Amino acid sequence: MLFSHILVWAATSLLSGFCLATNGLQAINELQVEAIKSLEAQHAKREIGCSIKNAAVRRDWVSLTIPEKQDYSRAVQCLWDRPSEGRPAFSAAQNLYDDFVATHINQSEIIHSTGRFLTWHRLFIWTWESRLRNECSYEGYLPYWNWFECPDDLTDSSVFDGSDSSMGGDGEYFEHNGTLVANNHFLPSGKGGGCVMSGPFVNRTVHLGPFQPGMEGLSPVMKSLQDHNPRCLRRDLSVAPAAAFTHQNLHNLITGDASRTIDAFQSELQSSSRGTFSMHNAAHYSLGGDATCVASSYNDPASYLHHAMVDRLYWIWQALHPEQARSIAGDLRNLSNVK
Ligand SMILES: [Cu+2]
Repeated sequence: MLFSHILVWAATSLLSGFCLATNGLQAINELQVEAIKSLEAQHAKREIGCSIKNAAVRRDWVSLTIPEKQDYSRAVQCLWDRPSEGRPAFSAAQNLYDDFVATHINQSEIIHSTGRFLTWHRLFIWTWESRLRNECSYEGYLPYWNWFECPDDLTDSSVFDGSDSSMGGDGEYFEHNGTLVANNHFLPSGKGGGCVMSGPFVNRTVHLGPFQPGMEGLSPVMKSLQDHNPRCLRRDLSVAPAAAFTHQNLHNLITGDASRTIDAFQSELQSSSRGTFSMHNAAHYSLGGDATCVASSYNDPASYLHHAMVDRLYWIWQALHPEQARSIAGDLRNLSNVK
């Protein structure tokens, strides 16, 4: 088996912090209950090896205690303080955190809009989680950012409230005209756009990219993994893409038309097949700033919590569609980028 442990996701209360319950939050909690029931039935006769009974548990960020949140950030800082292992190929990478960013950049063309999307990102965040645990004494598992919490104001969420037990708050106000995003959607500017002003990573420097930034004014633009571009992390938290986080979209993805095949599921989750934001893209562009460059989006540490949520949806879909759980669909190259 590819992974040393299997994972299960813990649902959360319908009330999180100051945010009101949403239909989407209730819907994903209900779908998760069904997913666990399905896995219990599938694993009922499994006596040894990985099963739902001994699975590791990934939890919603809002359900962690403050010391647990701070310990996660401490472990991320630990990777940031480790030397890079990526040279000479990734010569602009300055530390182990950068190596993860560089790995995602290096393979960006073959892991987005291809059959690798779901499984590659699963392996990527599992590798991240494993290094936090194995080398930085982190005892938890990778938490997820539940997109269905606080969709109307991300700064109300404990993921982005700017405290030292968050992933940091919004960027400083930077006047710009917004962000050009996937499928030529134009996102109006939020209240940020500049350097992230608060939280545990406020003094950290990012070094790689951006290559194709969506946000206006995010420059200079780099060309390679050898280009060193030290700067602050920038964000422009936006609620405009949150229109994607409805219970109708979720049901379409997990139990409706888009759930029928891995191809349809992956397309609906990843890209914007119906002229609106997909959930994956919506959350990326909710972060704004550095995260609007897909290739170097992992400069923003919230991207790991975001992709843990992507993987959670994949896991729920797999559990509820066991006959297709191991199938993949798509090309090996992103054909839209082949000239
Ligand atoms: Cu990616």
